[in-house]
Amino acid sequence: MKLVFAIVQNEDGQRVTDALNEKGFSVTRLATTGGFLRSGNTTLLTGVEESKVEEVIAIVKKESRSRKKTITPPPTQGNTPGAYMMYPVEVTVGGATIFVMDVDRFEKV
Ligand code: 2BA
Repeated sequence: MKLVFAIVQNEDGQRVTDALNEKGFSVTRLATTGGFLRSGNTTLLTGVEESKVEEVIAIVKKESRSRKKTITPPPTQGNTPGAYMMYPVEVTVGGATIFVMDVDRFEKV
C-alpha cells in the first residue's frame, strides 16, 4: 500500500477532493502552510493500493491549477543603499506537489 501526499492550493482543494471521492478514493484534508509564501495551502492524504497510485496522481494533476502569486520579502538589513526597499517577487505555484510513500501497515480498528 502507498500513501499519496498531494499539496494543492486552497482554491483547488475541494475540487480535487470531490474528484477523488467520486472515483471511490478516501481523502484526509490537512490545512497546511507553505514555508516560502507563508500562506495557507491544502495537503491531501490518500491511502491506496500501489496499482491505483497513477490514477490518483492523474486526478490531482487534472484538477489542480497553476497560478502566479506575488510575495513581498521582508526588508533586508545592512548598510547597502536601497537595501531597505522591498521588491515584490512573482512565483508560479502549483498545480500540485506530490509525494508517494510506502505504508508498512494499514489497519482500521
Ligand atoms: P510554498 O513553500 O509557499 O512555495 C510556493 C511557491 O514558491 C512554490 O510553488 C515555488 O514556485 C516558490 N518557491 C518555493 N520555495 C522557493 C525558494 N526557496 N525560492 C524561490 N521560489 C520558491 P510550488 O513549488 O508549486 O510549491 C507549492 C507548495 O508545495 C509550497 O508552498 C510548499 O508548501 C509545498 N512544497 C513544494 N515543494 C516542496 C518540497 N520539496 N517539500 C515540501 N513541501 C513542498
